[in-house]
Amino acid sequence: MDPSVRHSRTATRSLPRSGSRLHRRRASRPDARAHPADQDEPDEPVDVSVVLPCFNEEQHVLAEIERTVATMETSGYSYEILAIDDASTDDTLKVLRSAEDRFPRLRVIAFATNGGTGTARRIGTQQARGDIVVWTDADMSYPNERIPELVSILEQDETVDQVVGARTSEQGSHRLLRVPAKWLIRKIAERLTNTRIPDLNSGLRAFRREVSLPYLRLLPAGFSCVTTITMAFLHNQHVIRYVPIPYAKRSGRSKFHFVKDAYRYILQVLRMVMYFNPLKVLMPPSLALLTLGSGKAVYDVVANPVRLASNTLLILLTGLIIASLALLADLIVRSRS
Ligand SMILES: Nc1nc2c(ncn2[C@@H]2O[C@H](COP(=O)(O)OP(=O)(O)OP(=O)(O)O)[C@@H](O)[C@H]2O)c(=O)[nH]1
Ligand SMILES: [Mg+2]
Repeated sequence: MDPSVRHSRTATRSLPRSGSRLHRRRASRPDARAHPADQDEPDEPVDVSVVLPCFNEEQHVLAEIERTVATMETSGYSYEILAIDDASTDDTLKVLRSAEDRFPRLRVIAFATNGGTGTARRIGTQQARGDIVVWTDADMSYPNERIPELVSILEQDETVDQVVGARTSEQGSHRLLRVPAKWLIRKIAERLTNTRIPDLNSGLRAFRREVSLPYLRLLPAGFSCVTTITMAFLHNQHVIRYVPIPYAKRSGRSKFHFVKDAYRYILQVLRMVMYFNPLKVLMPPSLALLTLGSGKAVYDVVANPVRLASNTLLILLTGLIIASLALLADLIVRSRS
């Protein structure tokens, strides 16, 4: 395990884990359910920060905020919503700014240039005041009314660090291509992490902010940020719980580009495993090549005594080079502070 991660995990464990912390915050305000909006001062920590990346969602972002606010108001948790506009080219920012006046729990962060949904989620999580951070989309596709349920699992079970809404159906764009591609990537990720992953890239999830901090710098700018946070938690023994959720067809236009983003997903899965456990990625092809090369060498010697074919040498050398790379990468991972 990454030592920095071990340190963070220890630190987190020594804090009052969310189970007790959220509970105390709620218990100390018996009227919280009645007046959650009056719960705390603007700079005070809150129980939950909902991070909402927004890019060209002018038609429905207000509806998304309204239903999220309605849910959180009745949940009893103190909360904030961080809506991050990423240089939208439509009126999303204008809609968000006017919503800010209506909803005191809404904070709008606006970027001048587009940095991608991963960047928005990373900055939102860094700036969050909540013990629990929730990631969701602003396109009416995820059942945001289930957010309190996800948070309550973290509150009640201190062994769980992340709760993911696992979609029971695929309603996203490019469905025909996306379903098999996602299945394949999920199987690779399951194999590499030795865990069952019902939904690798769900956009709805709640996690302990403190636990996530060491991994935020690993988040890529684009869509594979959701895969990354799953892989980072799994690789470092942070328990993830999955809750089945419905998934609706999004409102507005998807920003997902099949070829570009699917390629990035695969790359990101491999990169994450390389980052935490390079032997798992590099040793199997190396051993396969070395076994093949050895078999071929035996065949060569039997067929033409004292002569090795050049392709046999090539296979053996490639296997050896990959094995050395694997060991070197492993050394780097282990010596990282
Ligand atoms: N801040 C920011 N948000 C983005 C960007 N691209 C997409 N988003 C937001 O990220 C969320 C997910 O984007 P979607 O286009 O819905 O992608 P998806 O959910 O993977 O794809 P669908 O299943 O087709 O909806 C939405 O809330 C978008 O508004 C971006 O460049 N910057
Ligand atoms: Mg979406």
